[in-house]
Amino acid sequence: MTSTFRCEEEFLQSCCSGSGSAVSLPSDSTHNSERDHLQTSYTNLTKERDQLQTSNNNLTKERDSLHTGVKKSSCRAAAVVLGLLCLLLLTGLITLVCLFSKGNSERDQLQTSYTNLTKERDQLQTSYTNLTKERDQLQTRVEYILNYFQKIIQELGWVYFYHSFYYTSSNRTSWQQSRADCLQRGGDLIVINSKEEQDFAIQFQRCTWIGLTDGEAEGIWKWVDGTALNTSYWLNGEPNDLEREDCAEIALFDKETSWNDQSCIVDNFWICEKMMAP
Ligand SMILES: [Ca+2]
Ligand SMILES: [Ca+2]
Ligand SMILES: [Ca+2]
Repeated sequence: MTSTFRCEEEFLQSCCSGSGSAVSLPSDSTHNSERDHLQTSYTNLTKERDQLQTSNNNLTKERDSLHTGVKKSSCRAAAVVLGLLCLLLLTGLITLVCLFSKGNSERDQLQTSYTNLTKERDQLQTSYTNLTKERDQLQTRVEYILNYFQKIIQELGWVYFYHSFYYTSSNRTSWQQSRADCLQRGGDLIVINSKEEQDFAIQFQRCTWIGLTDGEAEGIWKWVDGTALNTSYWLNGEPNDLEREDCAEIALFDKETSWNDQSCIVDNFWICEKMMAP
């Protein structure tokens, strides 16, 4: 405003001191009107500035508020995430503890079972060892008793072979008398059931009666225990029933086929058999 007034005064001075011609000056009312107008504009600008300043302050506050809110939200979100992570960590830790405890429990059970099995195995091993000792002792005792009785029966004229005892006579007599002697001794004339028994019988190298006869029915040979003849060891051409031969004897000793049918009244040695068990 001051510069404006200065320009107006300079303008007035230049006009008066110049050509001296007459110039028309603005009136005071016009000048006041412009000044009022300027004053009003200035006031309005001031108000607008103040409003802008207020708005700026408000925006600044809102920004700060929002910034604070954002910070709070970020902190809250971070706290939530951190809480979730802690929860997951705690859950995992609890799971690990449970698994570890369960593993320890199963391990302890297995250890207990293993210990019990080891004890049972040791007990069984001890029992087995004791039973083995008892078995060996019994075996030794049985062998001793068998040897003892074998000596006794040998003194009585008996020998043991494959579950039977055998007696061979030292004199000769008929088939019937031979059988009567065997029965009186608790046995009977030998019944040859196997090749081994046949081989055993011929080793005595004597003509001996055996417990085989066809006296009940000619040609139908039976053993004295009532069983039929299945496997036989007849000499070639025997039995021939020459002169009513109804009793069997061992006639040869150097070959497996050694039997002959003979008259029962002929005197022969004989072999008795007594089985250990029927
Ligand atoms: Ca026999
Ligand atoms: Ca005959
Ligand atoms: Ca004959």
